[in-house]
Amino acid sequence: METLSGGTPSCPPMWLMRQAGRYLPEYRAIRATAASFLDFCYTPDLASEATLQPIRRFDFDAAILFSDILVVPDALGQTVRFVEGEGPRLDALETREDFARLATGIDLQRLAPVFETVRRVRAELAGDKALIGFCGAPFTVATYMIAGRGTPDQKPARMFAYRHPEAFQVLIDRLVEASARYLVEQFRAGVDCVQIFDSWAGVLPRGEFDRWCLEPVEGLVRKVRAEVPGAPIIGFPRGASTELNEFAARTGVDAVGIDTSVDMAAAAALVDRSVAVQGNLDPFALIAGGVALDRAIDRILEATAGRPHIFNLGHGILPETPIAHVERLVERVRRQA
Ligand code: 1CP
Repeated sequence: METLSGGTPSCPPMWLMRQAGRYLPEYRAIRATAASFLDFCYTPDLASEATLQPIRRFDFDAAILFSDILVVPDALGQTVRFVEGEGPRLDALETREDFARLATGIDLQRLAPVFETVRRVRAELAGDKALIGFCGAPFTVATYMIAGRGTPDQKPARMFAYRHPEAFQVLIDRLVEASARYLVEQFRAGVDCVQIFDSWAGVLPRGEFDRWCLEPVEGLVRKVRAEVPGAPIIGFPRGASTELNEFAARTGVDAVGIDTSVDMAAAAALVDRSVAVQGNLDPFALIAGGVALDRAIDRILEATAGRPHIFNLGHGILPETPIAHVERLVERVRRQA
């Protein structure tokens, strides 16, 4: 939390995107007890345990709420399910009737188990550990709502935005409002900060990036802070490359997540020093381990020395990551203190 307000502790705080998940045997064990992935997310006993597992094992400085960005479409009345080994499947929004069926406001009651998870985790987590809440950015969530699944290039949503910009704007505005209410409720339940995942921002050409990434995230941050003054927020506009500093300046986030496509030294120079940078170890380097991993870690630490930095990956940890490599990472980052 100190780093998010511009501090530079001797050793950077660290957590890993997707730190709870399939690379952990203890996660696989409890995941097998739930009928579906959404059931898992909506069972506070299981979700709070999954949130805490990586902290117990690796002593990371922050826990991230175990949930998914697609609980927001679920709470807007769209059918969401997760197919084992394939990923999310939603009833794609294609016709006017599909859009008309969507609720205008988010059903926070449906998400009550998520807020209960936050309360339980906050009660169990040590006071010096941060609890991070999250949501998907409006554009990223919209890509799944329109395509009905993950796609390599987000073509369905991008084509929809070109062909029907007014209808797409209505959907984005609805997601800004819904996500703001969802994040505010997470703060009220006890999260210390939140991360906004714009995982697909990088596919947007400049003009589209302004309209569908910068504007909605700016609106979301403003709405959250209208209810939770000074709410600490991390933005992760994956693929935003040269637009990183503008993203930070325009949206007012306290930290900006850096993906693996940007060299951390360039990012550290580009992003205003009042904004923390987060990232950006290559998840493949963490799988590789050894000297390749050590070099990649040191390069990031050198690039960020003396400026606010949260150590993290450049994208989510992959299921085949050896646990011993995560232990080596923690040890090496902490050794620098
Ligand atoms: O148990 C399982 O095997 C299901 C796999 C899984 C997990 C562990 C999914 C399905 N979601 C999650 C948890 C999750 N998702 C977290 C938990 C907290 C943590 O970080 O430990 C978070 C923060 C997310 C966020 C998320 N979900 C994003 C944004 C981050 C990113 O990776 O870019 C996205 C795009 C999703 C959608 C989603 N959910 C699940 C999958 C497999 C996907 C990607 C689908 C695709 O694009 O193909």
